[in-house]
This record gives sequence, C-alpha cells and structure tokens, in this order.
Amino acid sequence: MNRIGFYKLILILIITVIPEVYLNAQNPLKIDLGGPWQMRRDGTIKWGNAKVPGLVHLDLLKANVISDPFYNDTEPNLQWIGETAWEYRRVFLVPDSLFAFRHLELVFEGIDTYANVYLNDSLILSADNMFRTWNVDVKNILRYGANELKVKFPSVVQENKDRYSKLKYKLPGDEKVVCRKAAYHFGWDWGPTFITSGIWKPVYLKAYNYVNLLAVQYSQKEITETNAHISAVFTVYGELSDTATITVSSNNEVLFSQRNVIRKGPNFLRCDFDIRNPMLWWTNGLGEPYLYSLNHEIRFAGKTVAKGTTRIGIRKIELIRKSDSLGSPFYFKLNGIPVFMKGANYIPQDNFLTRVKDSSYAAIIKSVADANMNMLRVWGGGIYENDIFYDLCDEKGILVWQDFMFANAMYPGDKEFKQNVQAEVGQNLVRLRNHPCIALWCGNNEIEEGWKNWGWQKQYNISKEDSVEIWNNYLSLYWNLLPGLVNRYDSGVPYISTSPMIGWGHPESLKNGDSHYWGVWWGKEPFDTYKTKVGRFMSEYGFQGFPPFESLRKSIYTPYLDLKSPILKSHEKHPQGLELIDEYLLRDYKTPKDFQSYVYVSQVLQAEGIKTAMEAHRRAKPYCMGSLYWQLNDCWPAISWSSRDYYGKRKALHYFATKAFAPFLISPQYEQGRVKVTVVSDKLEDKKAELRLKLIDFNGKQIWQKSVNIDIPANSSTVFFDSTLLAFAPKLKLQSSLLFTLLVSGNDTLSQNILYFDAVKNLQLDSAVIKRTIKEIAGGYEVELTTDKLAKNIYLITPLIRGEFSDNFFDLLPGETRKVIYYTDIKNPNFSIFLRIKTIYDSCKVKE
Ligand code: BMA
Repeated sequence: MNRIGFYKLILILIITVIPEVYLNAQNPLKIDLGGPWQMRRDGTIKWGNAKVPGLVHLDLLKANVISDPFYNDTEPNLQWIGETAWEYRRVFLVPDSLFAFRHLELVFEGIDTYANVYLNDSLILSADNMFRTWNVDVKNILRYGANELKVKFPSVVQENKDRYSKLKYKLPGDEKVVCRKAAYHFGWDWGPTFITSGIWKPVYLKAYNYVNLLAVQYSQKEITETNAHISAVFTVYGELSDTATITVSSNNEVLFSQRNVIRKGPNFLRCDFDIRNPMLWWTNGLGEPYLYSLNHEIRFAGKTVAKGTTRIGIRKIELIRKSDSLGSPFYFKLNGIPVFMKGANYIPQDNFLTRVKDSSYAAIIKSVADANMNMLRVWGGGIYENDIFYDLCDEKGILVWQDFMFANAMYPGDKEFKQNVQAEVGQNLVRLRNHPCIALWCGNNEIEEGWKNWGWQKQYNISKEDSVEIWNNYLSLYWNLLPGLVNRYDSGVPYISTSPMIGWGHPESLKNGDSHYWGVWWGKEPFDTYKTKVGRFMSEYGFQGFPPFESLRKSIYTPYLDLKSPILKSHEKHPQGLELIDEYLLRDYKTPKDFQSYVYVSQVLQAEGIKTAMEAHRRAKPYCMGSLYWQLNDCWPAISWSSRDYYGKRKALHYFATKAFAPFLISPQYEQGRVKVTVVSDKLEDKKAELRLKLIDFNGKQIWQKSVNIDIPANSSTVFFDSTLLAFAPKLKLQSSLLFTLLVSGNDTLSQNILYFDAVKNLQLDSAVIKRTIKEIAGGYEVELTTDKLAKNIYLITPLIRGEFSDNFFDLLPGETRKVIYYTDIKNPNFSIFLRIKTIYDSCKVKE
C-alpha cells in the first residue's frame, strides 16, 4: 500500500468508528443560551431577574428599580448605570451527547461592550467591541451536566477614562473614542446619554464536527440580458481531508453541483454558475427588486454538514466620480443607468436597541418605500444594523449607503485598536456583502470635515507634531485599512473614505463629491438658500420640527407645558434648537396662538423648508444626483430633525417628502418676477402628459389659466414654462393669489403643487368653512373635504383613535374635493366627533 492509500485507510477507520449520532445530528447544532438570566450590581449579593438578549437598563426597568428613562427629565438620574459595574449569570445543563461533537464553541453575536466572560470560573473572553461576534472554543471547559456562565461588565465610564488617559494626547470626541460602542449612546444633538451594557445579541453553544462553514459569498461577475455569471466562494474550515459535494440550487433547479476536496485548514471553495435570462434587482420606483433564493448544501463524507439559503439580487452598482467640466460628480448607476437617490439619513431606532421589534423594522422600511425613497444612509454614529434591516431594504428596493461606525471624532491609531477595528469591519462586511441593497461603504461621518474646519486642534490643545501623528492615523484607518478590507471582502461595492468630501463652508463643496449642507439651520441662512446651494449629491441637510403633540404628551408630563418648560428643553438636545426653530418660524409665520399650535406650525415650517431643498435638488438633476435629508427617525421622544417620530408617527415632513420624492414632480418657482415650472421624471421611459397651470385668488376665482401637452423625457428635469409674471398676470395681488400646478396623464395625477408669491405670514388668509363627509370603509375611514376658501396646511387629528392618515398637512383649494383615508383597526361610532381639523389661519390668529 502506498502512502496515500495508507492515509485513506486511516481516514475510513476514523470515519467509521464515529458513532452515527455525531454525523447525523444537525450540523452545526445550536443550543440557545438566551432567555432568563440573573443580574446584579457587581459586588452586591442579591441576584435579580434578567433577560438575554437585553440590556442593564431594561432589566432594571422591568424590575421597577428605575422608572422609564425617556419620561420627563429622568435621563440625568440614570447616569449612575454607566458608572457602575454589572454582573450577569446563568446556569445551563449540557447533555452528555453534546460531548460527542468534536467542536463546542460558545458564540456571542454581540456584547455591549466591555465584558469579561467566565465559564465555570475560567476567564474565556475579554470583549471590548459591541460590533463584533465572539466565538470561543469551550470544549475543554464545558462540564457534563450543570455549567455556569458569568459575564462581568466593568463600568463603561471608568473603563473609557482609564483607556483615554493612557493616550499620548487628548483626542477630539473625548473618552468615547477609545470604545467600539455606538457613539450616540454617549449623547448626540438629537439623543440622550444612556450608557448601556448587556448581551445585546443572541448567545448560543455551537457544536459541529469536521467541517465548519464560515462564510458564503456570491459575486456577480458579468451580467447581460440573457445571462448572469455568478461566482460563489464558500469559506470552510476543515479538520481532515475528504471529498465534499457542493450544490447550489434555486427554485428546485440545480445551478451548480460539484465534488471538491476539503483539506485540513482553511478552504476557499469556488463554484461558478449562470442564471439564464436574469431578472434584475431594481430600486423602489424603477421596477421590481427581484430576489433569488439560493440554497446551498455541502455534503462531506456522505453527510450534510452545512445547509442554508442566501438571497441575492442581480444588479450592478457603480459610483461615478470621474471629473467633468463642472467639478467631480457623485452619482450612482444601477444596472448601467444613472439613478437620482431620494431618501434620508437613518439612526438607530432606540437607545435601548434590544427592544426594537421586527415589526418596527417592517413599519419603518415600509414608510420609507411609501415615501418614494430609494436610499437610506446608515449613519456612522449608530450601529451596523441587524440583518432584518437589510433584508427589508432588499425586498423594498431601498439602497443602503453604509457608514462604518466612526463619527465626528478622531480615533486612536495603536495596533490593538486597529486589530479590533479590523475584526469588526471584516465580520460586518462578510455578514452584509450578499445584500443587493448595499450600495456604498463609507469610512466615517464628518471626520475629515471636522479635522479640517472645526478647530479641534486648538480646542484640544494638540501640538503640531501630534497633529501629524493623528492625521496619519486617520489616513491609515480610512485610506488604507478600511478600503483594503472592502476590497478583500466585498470588492463589487464602492468605498469612500468620508462624508462629506468637503465641508459646507467651502464653495468647492457644491462642485465636488457629496455635500452636507448646513448653511440652513447651523448657518441660520434662509430656506431660499437651498435653491442655490445645490451640490452634486446632497447627503445631509435638515431642519428640526416638533413631534406631534400627542407623541410629546406620551413622554412629557408637566401641568404647564410651554416653550419655556425645562422638561421640554430636556427633550431638545441641540443647544440652540428651540431658539433656532423660533427664529425661523417667526420669519415666515405669525406667532402661533398657543403651545399646541406652535407644535403644529413648527412641523409645517420644517416640512416647507425641507421641501424647498428636495425640489431644488431634483430640479438640478443631473448636476445634482442625490437628496438625503437629515434625519429619518428618532431614537427617543425628541424635538429633532426627524420626519417620523420615536413612536412611528409621521411628522408633516414625511408627508411632504412623499410628494417631493414622487417619480414625477412638478415644481413651480417664483424668483425676481419670473415664474418657472419644472417637471422632473425619474422614470426610465418618456412620458406624454398635460401640464395645467391655474392662477386663482384665495376665494377660488380664476385669474388666468394655461394648459399644454408636454413630452417628458425619461430620467430628466425640464423647464416647461418660463415667463415674467408681468406678461400673464400684470395686476396680480401677490398676497391673495396662488398658482396651482398640475401634471396629469389620462386620469392619473402625476404630481401637483402650489406656488405662493409671499411668505405665509403676509398672505391674506381668512377663516374657511371646511366641510367633511365621513364614510366607514374596510380598514378605516374615508374623509372627504371641501372648503369655501383656501385652507392652508389642513391638519387632521384623531388623538383618541390609533391609526394613520394617508395624507395630511395639505392645502385645500376652494372648489376642490379631497379624499383622505384614515387607516385604523378601530371602529368608533364617534369618529367624526373625534376628528379635529387645524389650519394655519386658526393657529396663527394673533395679530403682530
Ligand atoms: C450631521 C450629522 C449628525 C448631526 C446632524 C445634526 O452633521 O452627521 O452628526 O446630528 O448633523 O446636527
């Protein structure tokens, strides 16, 4: 017998002596260790109940040790939790049969953040990164029968202090920069400080035998109309060599099946296959986001050792940045077509992440798709989101601009820190790379802008020499390490080092790359500035508004709630937030008559302001190719830039975004005596439509009208009407007239919009008689509205009946009939009594 034959015999002997149970068991086998645990303050005696996955704050809340962290001004009273060390434990039984597996690993999918883990009193892991998964070999530590798992969390505040004090210099961003934990946990200008600890993702025992499938990657090599060539790589760790059969199938059709040899050690098994006549994945509004479910199976030594399903979408994504005559563009091509990106910046949905339900993910992504968005930016001060987030974006055709988790700070550059980051980024790239929704990897949020423009060197007293070192560390992280990892793990998706490319104070920021435009809000410039300050891709701009009054009331209770209330101020995290809202509000509106009216008008102000920006960005297509406002959502009940509040209620901005982001947009403007009407189309086919323009006064009397048939080119922005006002309405009373613009095709309204000729506070609004007819329908109520005079920003409210209006905050014209649906699962005979209507006229009656 030659040597190979000898080893084969040994191998056969090894395999045959292994009892069936080892190889027949589901492989790998997972034993969940989540559920009821115990917790206590480190150093105390009594254990309390805990839940895993979970967080210290939530366990204390459940046990009534603390009150609702979001209620009133509770926040400062709970800071001791982050200053305290905690301990978690659980005992679990290991069945004898488990030891038959050759490998037993303890897997923590996520620990927030510093933790020492003990199994039966042996320290098996010291964790320090909430974005990482930790796998520990515990075969030799596990005992037959009862085992005890203990997780000790040191005080995050203390640990950060210790680590920060060891740095050579003070880094901008303060102590949190040493800690790989979501930055917003330490407070942001829209969120409170709650320094959490806990086992925040599943924990389980993983048992397997000779083969461990570590990762699957599907790359799309070539896509044509008739064929998509896919290359799959299975990363497998083998313990001995043998033949394996890898099969990939979809819809019961085998796409690939091949015998490979798995060798001892790491293996990268590649299989190439074709999908004929592929259905492409398209973004919301452009077509179906078609997904293929690919099932893989690895059979090794005659047994199935790995099986799973990965969903992919066949699509090509490119970021075009090649200089043109105007600067450096920044736009995405999907399947070869330039696509204007419409969307928002997304932050985590709660300070206490483990209580965000799957249904909340479903609701938020649905509301994004319903608002005609096609992109979300997952901002770098939060988290790499849970799988469900990306699954839903895949399904709804929402592209994801994914920041790595670095924001508004300089980070250490030592070897240990970088190794930690390397593991974090590698793992997350592997986890997310098969999702068709991933459009861009971005190194960080606003760090280059901060370093170059915000005077950090002076503020932190950083010497010239240290500045050089800190900047080199920056380059090494975002120009070297991260792009290297993207290239290694997900080379099909573009990478940029930072967002924005250039700070908003520099005129070049509007010519090159993406831009965060904060001249409005931070710079106190008027909303009209949005019309001219348009860059190549507006990845951030925003303005704050109050959440609906009913939402405010859920988290704030004080007998006299008004703008001066300290409790209200504690839910506004921007240092001058309330003052800025007030300053802008009084530029455009008369003083609201009471606090509830103020809350409503602030929402209209925010929505109208951001509408100005969204329309200007879209009109400027293709110079500008993206508009992502700051910010989609809230992590707690707050006065903030969000368009959807913590409870999922749409603010006026969300309704306005739905219209401003519709596939067709009609956008009228009035500037220096000229009226211009632009039509924007994001559709990929030309369209014939009728453009109707009508000048009326606020009582509905027609002054002028025009109707033209137009051909709207595909994927375009075109001015279809341009005239001085003098030429068609020389004697127009600007304060009591409006231009109604409508775009129709057959019986379909593609877009409608209203142009006013003066600030709202100067308009001659009057008391309108609004008539309502209410009909009960399946799934809710239909509300039909008419008015005798212009009713500005009608706000429909039914605080006592849970549900959502299909439209709200709209202007109703005399002679117009508007039908709105109230979606609710509650039937209430008193619906019409509960339904209240507010308008700007009723809310801002006070004469100045
Ligand atoms: C942007 C963001 C956030 C911030 C927001 C509002 O620059 O990147 O850091 O919360 O502005 O100030």
